[in-house]
Amino acid sequence: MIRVVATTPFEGQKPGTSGLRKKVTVFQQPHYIENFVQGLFDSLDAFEGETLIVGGDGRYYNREAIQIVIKMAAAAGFGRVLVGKGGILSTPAASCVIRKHEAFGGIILSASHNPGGEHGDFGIKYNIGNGGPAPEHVTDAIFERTKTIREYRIMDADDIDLDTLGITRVGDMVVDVIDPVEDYAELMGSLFDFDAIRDLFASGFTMRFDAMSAVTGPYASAILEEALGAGPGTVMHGEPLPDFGGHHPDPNLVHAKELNDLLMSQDGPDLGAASDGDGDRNMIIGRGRFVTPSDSLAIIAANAHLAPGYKDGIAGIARSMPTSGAADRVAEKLGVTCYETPTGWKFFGNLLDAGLATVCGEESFGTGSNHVREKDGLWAVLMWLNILAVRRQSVAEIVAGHWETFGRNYYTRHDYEEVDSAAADALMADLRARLDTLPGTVINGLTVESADDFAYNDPIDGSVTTKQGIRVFFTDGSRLVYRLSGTGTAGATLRLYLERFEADLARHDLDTQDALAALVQIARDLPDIEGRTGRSAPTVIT
Ligand code: VG1
Ligand code: CO
Repeated sequence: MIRVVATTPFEGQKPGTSGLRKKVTVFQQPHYIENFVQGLFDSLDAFEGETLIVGGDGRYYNREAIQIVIKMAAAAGFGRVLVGKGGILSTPAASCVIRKHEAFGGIILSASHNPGGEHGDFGIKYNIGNGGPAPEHVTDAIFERTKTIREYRIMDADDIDLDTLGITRVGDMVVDVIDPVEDYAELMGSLFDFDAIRDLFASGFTMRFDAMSAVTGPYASAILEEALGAGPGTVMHGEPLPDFGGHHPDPNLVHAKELNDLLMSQDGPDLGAASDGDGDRNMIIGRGRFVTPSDSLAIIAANAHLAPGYKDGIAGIARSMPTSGAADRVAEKLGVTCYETPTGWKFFGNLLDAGLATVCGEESFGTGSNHVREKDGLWAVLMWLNILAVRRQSVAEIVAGHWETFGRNYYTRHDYEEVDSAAADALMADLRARLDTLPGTVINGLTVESADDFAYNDPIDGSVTTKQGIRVFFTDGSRLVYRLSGTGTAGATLRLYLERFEADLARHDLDTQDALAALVQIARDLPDIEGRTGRSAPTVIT
């Protein structure tokens, strides 16, 4: 029986860069998630009898949220829900399952790289039938709907058993509990040369994959350890835990320090990799060599043809605006276009659907391709393994060779987390107001060539997205970007993205922070970060 429940709207159910993300305690308020899900269903058309994919990263409140979503999907008239066993589906696996089963869309429960647990963060996001994050016109419609919602509909039914594979029913709707790994592992097998990678491991190549107690554990164990023979012990922190073991499931040098320390030691493994809460991010480290995500995208683009799924080459590259220009240099050499999009994977969808881009990436440890419509952590790791298996060089050699051919884009991101929101907004507004006055000014020895506020015109649907980050270009080719995060749940996070190109081979081995020191100073002084936020240094440097 369908129950119609009276409700009142909450303020601020507005999806950010990647879905609606709030503290668990916010989601636990009565009607909170229900309002959002009803707002979503009210914004969609013609899904009667269709299939919906549901799964999440296993964090605290995942199972409760999934039961609510399933009962509401049944009340809304979906014909079938496919849900990952245990409520588990990594974000890229959800994208894969949506596409493979030609679902109407999918609901992913995750706050990605944000901390989990009772006092951590939770999130919900909707993906459309191409497998990718809902575009802005959909998320805007959901937001508008949640502002006026007065009732929602939910099936009065028992919770379904998420831990047993197979089919049950909620009302008239079929619920199929599926193996969360199977479809995804099959897709990976079709893209990469598993035999070559197996030979690589058999030859003594060693790796460590840090699943950070998050969703990729089961995927990595099945694919790396079992299918590819990397051997037990390859996967660290492989069991998904509701609080990620108290860690921050963000694969970067700060939060995956244990892995990095291992790789920086003389007798460490050949390759280290890590993924985030929901499995869409990746970090790649060779012995003694961290690979920046921007370089990883460029190297993958330059070598993708070595993997069977990309043997005919790539149609184009897409990168988010703050990502370094390293990929642009590869695109130029390959004679393909490199598209520059706002931050967030949703902007890649149209380019991928239209066949304009094959590989995409973001500086925030996100890489992927047209195989799904999300960034994909394990995909990037397998791509690296495939490249290493063919080239039989070390990660450090491949990176050095890449810089020799293309030059090196020194790159770093400095984050100021949990700063006062009003101060952060004022800082950005002030920079915006000064854009026209900047060209020609000399700061700390560098001359500003131009400055703007990034706007994107989608070449496929013509939509325009403005205010996507302030860019300051210098005459020597250096670039600074200022942007406020759209995924945080406390205060504001100011991100500074710094980049300098170095063609001189003799200067390819500088320490990144040293190489960018002058630019860092400019970036702090220009908007007077310390004066405005009281912060003399960033909280995270990657
Ligand atoms: C961050 C990253 C962005 C990424 C987004 C979602 O957004 O900068 O590149 O797409 O997280 O990633 P923001 O607005 O905080 O800068 V995930 O792995 O959290 O879905
Ligand atoms: Co993520």
